[in-house]
Amino acid sequence: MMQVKLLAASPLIFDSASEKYLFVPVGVLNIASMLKRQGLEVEVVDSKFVLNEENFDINLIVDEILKGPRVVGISLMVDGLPSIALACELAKKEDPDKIIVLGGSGPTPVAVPLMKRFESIDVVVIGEGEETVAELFPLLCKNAGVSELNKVAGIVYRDNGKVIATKPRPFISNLDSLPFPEFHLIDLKKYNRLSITTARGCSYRCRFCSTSPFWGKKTRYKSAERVVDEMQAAKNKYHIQKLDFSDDTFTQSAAHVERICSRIQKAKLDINWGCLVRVNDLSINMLKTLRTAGCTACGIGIESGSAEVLQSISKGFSVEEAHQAILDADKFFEKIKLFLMWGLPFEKSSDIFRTVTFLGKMFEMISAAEKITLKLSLASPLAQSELYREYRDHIFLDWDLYNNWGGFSGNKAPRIQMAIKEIVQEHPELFSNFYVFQQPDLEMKKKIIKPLLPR
Ligand code: B12
Ligand code: SF4
Repeated sequence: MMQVKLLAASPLIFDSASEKYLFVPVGVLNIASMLKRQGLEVEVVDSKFVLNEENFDINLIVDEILKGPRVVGISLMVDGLPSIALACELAKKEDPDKIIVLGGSGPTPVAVPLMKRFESIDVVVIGEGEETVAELFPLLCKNAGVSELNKVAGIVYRDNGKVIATKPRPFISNLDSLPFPEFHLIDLKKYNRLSITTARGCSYRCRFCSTSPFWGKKTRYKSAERVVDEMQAAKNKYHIQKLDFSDDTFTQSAAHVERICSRIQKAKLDINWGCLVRVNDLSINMLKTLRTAGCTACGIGIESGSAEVLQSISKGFSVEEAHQAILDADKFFEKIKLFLMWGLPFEKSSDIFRTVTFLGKMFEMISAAEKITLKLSLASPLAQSELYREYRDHIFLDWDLYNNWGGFSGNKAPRIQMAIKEIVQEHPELFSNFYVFQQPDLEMKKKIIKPLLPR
């Protein structure tokens, strides 16, 4: 039987109260299911349990690449990119016969320059991976030549030292055709909840975001039957009591929410769940529907309390609408997470001050302060975002800002080793997310936001 190994190099965020991890690596499990459907034998290694915050050593990843099947697929988001690229180089030196395929939101936007710089990477799968891997991995296992790879749409591969991108692969139009994610391939006991996706794509245009270049501007939806079947299977097979819909914005379509929620109620699922919602999607009717179907928690991207900033990032709602949405959500949910961002190229200290004032007003009016969690992130120049395209020549590297001021690493990510720091510094075009936008009033802004950051 053809064998492959998949490595989920996903982020190390865990719930300090339960000591359990928060995010299951959904993407890699989808890829695993698709490969199993093709008749391949798939092993999944969840790198969270190989690396951990205290013991972050890329040699452990190198060992994992070297152990087992010749064809290794690695799933990664942006923060894992430099360490995995380095691990691939080291592994390939030990065993030049290994075939290394990368996929996920980390390598996709920079696939061509990444492969030019790191010769150990054999293939990058661009974007949505299921249909591509179903064609690609059997070919790789059979050791097919590059003339065969050329026929596979949606990849970047290497032919005699030349890096070649094949034609783009169309998005999958019927998401119900995909197999269910193979959750049993990871140790679910180590997670405190499970994630299910119900849609792909986003029709909004927030300028800092890179979802629509990755998944498409037209949102594609799973049917309500399919979503509830996935929930039912999760309940029956894995005995889970709570889950998240990990779509970027679950509430984009009121009809989709309505269909799923009424199906959940009919199925009497009795599962607590959470989702990400958007300020201008929410109506009292929708909130009622969500709550009645078991939604007890939501995350809302507020981003800023400054009208100018909201306008400059094309967020598409006003400060007043954001305020009202939080108060409405307060009536229905037990937990509300507010996503905020700072560090934008056009943001002044007065804008941050407005965000603080906004939050102060909100806390005065909310039913219970404990309901609210704030997640303040440092704006990340993400390769496929509009803001990056406009400001790519105005970013700089500052490890203190990245690590301690709301960047992702400040939040349980592994310490960045020296060798990794060096390649990040050499290649802003590959690793732009570690950089920061040049911006006005930086020192003053730091003083204002300090109390909002986790201690
Ligand atoms: C949940 C989530 C998280 C979770 C973690 C998720 C996890 N799996 O562990 C948390 C909260 C930790 C998180 C953190 C961050 N996230 Co996030 N996250 C998401 C979200 C909302 C859903 C992820 C998901 O489950 N997707 C569904 C699955 C099916 O998709 P997938 O994992 O991408 O997998 C598909 C393909 O990528 C590919 N694929 C994946 N793995 C592999 C492996 C192989 C071998 C192959 C061939 C293919 C392949 O095929 C899969 C199926 O089609 C996405 C948005 C989205 N809709 O995807 C953003 C998203 C991925 N996140 C994003 C960002 C920016 C971040 C942060 C940098 C934010 C920050 N500044 O703090 C951090 C960085 C984390 C890191 N280490 O790099 C961006 C990525 C942009 C980019 N191109 O880099 C996205 C697209 C959101 C956005 N609006 O821009 N995130
Ligand atoms: S931030 Fe959310 S709503 Fe805005 S474009 Fe990205 S995914 Fe869509």
